[in-house]
Amino acid sequence: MQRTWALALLSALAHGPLAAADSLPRGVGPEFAKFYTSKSSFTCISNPSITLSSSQINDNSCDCPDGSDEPGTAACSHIDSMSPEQPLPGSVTGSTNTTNALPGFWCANAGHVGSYIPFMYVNDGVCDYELCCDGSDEFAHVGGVQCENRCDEIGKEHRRLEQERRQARERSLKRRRTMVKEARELRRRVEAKVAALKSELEGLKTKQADLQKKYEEVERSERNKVVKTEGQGGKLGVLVSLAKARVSELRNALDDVLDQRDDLQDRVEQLEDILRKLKEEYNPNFNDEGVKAAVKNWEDYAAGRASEKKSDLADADIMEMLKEDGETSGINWADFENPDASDVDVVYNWEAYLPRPVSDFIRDKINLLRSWAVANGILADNRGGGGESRLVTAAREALDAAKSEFSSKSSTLEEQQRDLEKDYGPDDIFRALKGKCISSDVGEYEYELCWIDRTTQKSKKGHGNTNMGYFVSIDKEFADEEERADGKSLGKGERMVLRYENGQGCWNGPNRRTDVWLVCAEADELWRVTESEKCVYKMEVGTPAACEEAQEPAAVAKDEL
Ligand code: MAN
Repeated sequence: MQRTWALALLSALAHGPLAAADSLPRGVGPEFAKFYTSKSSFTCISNPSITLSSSQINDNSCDCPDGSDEPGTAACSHIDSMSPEQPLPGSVTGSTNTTNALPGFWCANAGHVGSYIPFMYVNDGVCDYELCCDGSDEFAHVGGVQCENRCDEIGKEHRRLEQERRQARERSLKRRRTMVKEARELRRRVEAKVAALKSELEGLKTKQADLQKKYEEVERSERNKVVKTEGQGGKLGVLVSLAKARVSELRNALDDVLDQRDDLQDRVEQLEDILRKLKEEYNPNFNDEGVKAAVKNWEDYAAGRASEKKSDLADADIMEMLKEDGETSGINWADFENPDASDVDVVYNWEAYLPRPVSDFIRDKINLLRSWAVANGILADNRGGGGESRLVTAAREALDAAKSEFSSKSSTLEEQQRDLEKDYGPDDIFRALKGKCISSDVGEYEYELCWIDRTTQKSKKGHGNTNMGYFVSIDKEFADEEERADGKSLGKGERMVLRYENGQGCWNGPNRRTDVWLVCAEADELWRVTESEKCVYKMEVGTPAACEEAQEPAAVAKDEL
């Protein structure tokens, strides 16, 4: 483990504009050359008070407390080498720390990349080609070991792999640039939608105000009319049925009266016959005063009857009146009972005969009067209840429809505006991935990541899906992981982390959540899923979205051409 760390450190230190000078003592790296220029003496790098003669350099005896007199042997390998955090020796004078002033033995590795190897590997009888491909660390050939220079071969392979990596990276960046364009277009569409919605809403506002006004007008106007009541023909309908019943009663009464009249007429005729006979048959010589007076009265009565004016109302007329509805005469009630015709229509019928200004004027006056009467409790207010006229209903429905359209468009606008303010990452990149999902089989589950949406654990045994969190934010964290051979690892460095929270509750625990760590890669791929602690998941994902243009400006510039 220590060896691995040291190798990584040395490799990191070895990368840079290094050029080994031939005249330098063995094992001195280019950045320490300035300490070894004197031909006669040598001053310990971290202990300037100690000066040695040049011959004491690499004499296999550790004389400087910081080991700087033995850059090319393992004599000071017991002193820990400097850590990456420490500044280069030389910038600090008089330091008394006991770490080695040098990072290790410098292998120039001509044909490949120069690098440091830990002092304890120098002349240990093992060829450490990984760091020292030129074999210079085994110059003493301990135990007869001969380390050939393999830098040509290793350097070539290294350059091939580097080239491959660079090309893969260029492809990833190219893919990312396409995604950025897609994201830009998607944002533009949302912006266009927002602009369109804003202008639509302006129009709808005016429309709604107009419809509100119309509705209030119609409602005020209709409130003052007798309106139809469902199923009964309205108030006029009630009136018609009352009138019909009354007329029927009167007709029956008239019929009865006519019968009584006929009876009485028969009796009058009988009495007249008796009196006529009396007049013809009495004996005037008999000088009966009572009979004489009766005859005289009869003669007067008969004379009156003769000159009596015949009634205008002929029996035929009365018979006509007695006929039932809908016959040749009488009232055709059906005309008033038509269920399709509202009282409003009736009102409009008479209004239609008047010139418009006159009818408007009259209607307004009636309305005012009606409103006044309603306000003063003289007339009932017809606004409540089920008696809304078709005109009011139509006006109200039109207004309601406009209101509902306004409200639905307003919420769409708010939603789109929120979307524009939302963090979609650098260059809005995650807009291009929104709505897309990637998944991976891990053990008994299939895990799914839906970008900017949610993460899901899907049971392959049919136990259903478990929500592992909803997308919340984009964060950054430092990764410190070993490189894997297939390149699918977080590696070391700052990484973008997507936080998904408030997933399904964990039994006896918090809600599930997922941290999605992103690494630059050619394709969107869910590499690994782990449950670091119960119901806390970690996804490692490769995606072009995580590539950073700034890291390789040359490659980017080339690609843009
Ligand atoms: C299920 C899965 C696991 C989780 C347990 C917690 O089995 O969601 O990932 O650890 O529930 O009870």
